[in-house]
Amino acid sequence: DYNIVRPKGYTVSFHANPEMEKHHFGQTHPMKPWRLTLTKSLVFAYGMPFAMDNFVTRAATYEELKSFHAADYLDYLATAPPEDQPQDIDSADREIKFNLGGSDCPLFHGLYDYCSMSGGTSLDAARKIVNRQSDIAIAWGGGLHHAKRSEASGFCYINDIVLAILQCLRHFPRVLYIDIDVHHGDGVEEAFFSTDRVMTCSFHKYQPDVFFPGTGGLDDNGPKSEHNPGAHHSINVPLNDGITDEQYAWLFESIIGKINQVFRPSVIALQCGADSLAGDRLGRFNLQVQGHGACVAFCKKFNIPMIIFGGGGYTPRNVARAWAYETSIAIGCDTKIPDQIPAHTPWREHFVHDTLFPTLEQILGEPRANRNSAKRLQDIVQHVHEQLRFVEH
Ligand code: ZL4
Ligand code: CA
Ligand code: ZN
Repeated sequence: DYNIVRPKGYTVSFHANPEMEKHHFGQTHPMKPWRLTLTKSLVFAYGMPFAMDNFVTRAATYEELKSFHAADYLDYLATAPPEDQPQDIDSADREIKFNLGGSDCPLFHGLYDYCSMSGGTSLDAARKIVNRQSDIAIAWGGGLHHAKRSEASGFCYINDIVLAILQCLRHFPRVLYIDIDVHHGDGVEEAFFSTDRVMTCSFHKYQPDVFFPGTGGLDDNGPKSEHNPGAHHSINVPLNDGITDEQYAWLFESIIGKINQVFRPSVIALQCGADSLAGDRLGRFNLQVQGHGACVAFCKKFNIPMIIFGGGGYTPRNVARAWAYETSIAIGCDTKIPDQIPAHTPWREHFVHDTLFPTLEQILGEPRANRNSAKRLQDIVQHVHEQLRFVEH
């Protein structure tokens, strides 16, 4: 028997702006904002809004965006004319300013609105956390971890995560940033390189010169200098193709459990990029919806205020499955959620298998070869534990 009820003793808030979902990066670009519509369709079909406070978010203001981004970058972002023809080649003769207008970060119609809405969604979520009006705030439209102060990168233009963390730092001493997107969370890491009030920890596929962005090696732990309090506060977990749910859960719990002990965060900011799932168009891992969600469940058990962001995710049906399941974990109805996708779900035909938890065989046919040895994973955990000896709070 499945009945959605509001969780007792805590509040979950859900932040989204339907206008954001109507934007297009271009016909064949992997980033499809429409995946947010598909996610909400599942969240609604399962009745989850009854158990949350639901907000239609506003766009972030120019002043808010300026708390991290440079004015000349924002001005160009707001005024650069959209390109009608999507750029298929990054031609050498075309001038590219701030990395805007290439094939990864195209200039599309309504770009500034799209960016400020994503930023506004994460800022609204952060505001609910600092006002103690919610315990878990969900912003699936955020999570754009590659954007720099004056540069677009990897489908990301505005770093909504940095904006949200800065908001939290005005009210809380320490923020732990965790990133389970298949790509390295370089923009967030770099933004907080020189402070010991934010610890960042990214799990990602690591293969320089082959896999984007090429940073995030095991030894990249923040600039080491006597005068940098941020040294040892960047943790990176570089992985190879094909990691499984079991391996990932072991790594995640060994590392995040230890970080929680030594760093004692006052807030957790969790980026849940769904491109780490098996069958993702850009991904390389063998994670299932259950394994991805287990990370959210593990963080929830700490009972620390938490913001949950979206991020990557390029096979929309799998993104929607993971983020709907993770919404159910936040509410606490995950153990009762039916595997069968409700008959009345809009766009139900997109879920090729009518289940929330398709098997690896259903998703992939043949699972991807696993290139992560047990020995290598143990070495990673040992290295991270040694790094954490330098950290005390
Ligand atoms: C595409 O089909 O590795 C962009 C990008 C556009 C449409 C048609 C153009 C075809 C894959 C990717 C040419 C595309 C050439 N279209 C793209 C070094 C690269 C230079 C650009 O999940 N080419 C750059 C970025 C990564 C690179 C990943 C992940 C974001 C996040 C958070 C960002 N960039 C090589 C690629 C396509 C495209 C098909 C593409 N781009 C795949 N990987 C990249 O972490 C949201
Ligand atoms: Ca990551
Ligand atoms: Zn990604």
